[in-house]
Amino acid sequence: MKKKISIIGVPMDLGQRRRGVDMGPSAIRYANVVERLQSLNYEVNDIGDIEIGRPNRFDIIDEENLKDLKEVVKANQQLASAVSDIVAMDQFPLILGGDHSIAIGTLAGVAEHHKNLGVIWFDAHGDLNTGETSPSGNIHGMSLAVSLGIGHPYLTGINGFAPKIKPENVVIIGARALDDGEKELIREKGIKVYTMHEIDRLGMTKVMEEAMAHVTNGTDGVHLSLDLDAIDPHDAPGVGTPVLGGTSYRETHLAMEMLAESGIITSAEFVEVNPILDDKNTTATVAVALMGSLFGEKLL
Ligand code: Z70
Ligand code: MN
Ligand code: MN
Ligand code: MN
Repeated sequence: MKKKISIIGVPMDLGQRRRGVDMGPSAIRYANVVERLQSLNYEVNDIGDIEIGRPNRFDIIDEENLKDLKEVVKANQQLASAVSDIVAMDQFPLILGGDHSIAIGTLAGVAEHHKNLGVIWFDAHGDLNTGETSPSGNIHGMSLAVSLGIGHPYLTGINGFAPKIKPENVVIIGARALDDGEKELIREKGIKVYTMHEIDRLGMTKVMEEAMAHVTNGTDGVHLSLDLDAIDPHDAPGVGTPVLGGTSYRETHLAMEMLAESGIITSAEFVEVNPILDDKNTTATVAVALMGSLFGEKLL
């Protein structure tokens, strides 16, 4: 892992309808992310937050089932530039969310430098909807599809090229709430998915071994996109869309420790932390603990 980390906060809450996830970056900073990583001997540079526009609620245009499309596009374009600059400086980009729509910008920035990027997507959801298939119109449920080049051209076209990633380089881990259109897309594109069923059957060790082999096959970097709702709501309650039956605190730490041992991760984002829905900043604290493991913290 690179020894210099640059942190960007993205106080984005327009990709879904629960307010409060815009405070995610603050909550994660309050949980001492910078100090935690410094204690592991990284040089940490917190470059602050991307500015998020406030849509005028009197002229919401939502004809295409894409809520707050304009503001989501604008913020993600800015995020993409900031992330790209960090990679160009040979530093590790660590992005703090904010709802999961910000993966669109993160991946757009990283993919400028990694033409065959692998992606590990921890999530209860697939985030593989489009305006046509989405039951909600929430763009945070579309960010993986958009990155694969599927969706509204304003979104897929961010940073001027599409797709950002290829379906064969992606693995989803922790899925347990997939919409019909998402299931269809998974089959059509042959995307590798470890649902909770496979995690229970094989165990996290085997799942991670297979997943890491999958995303390193022919790739030139691996991005980790971790939606805190992948984790069971008993362990991470502060998320907008809690779904029972998720990965445990322990399993998720094991996954991060295995990623640390492998050294394959070249960029990461931790998203959907909502301190308003949380219990004493537990979820941000979990996120920072997971980052500790990802960046090499050991128990002994
Ligand atoms: C649903 C949708 C979603 C995160 C919820 C939910 C998507 N599939 N993503 N929470 N992070 O509305 O598209
Ligand atoms: Mn808000
Ligand atoms: Mn998600
Ligand atoms: Mn999710």
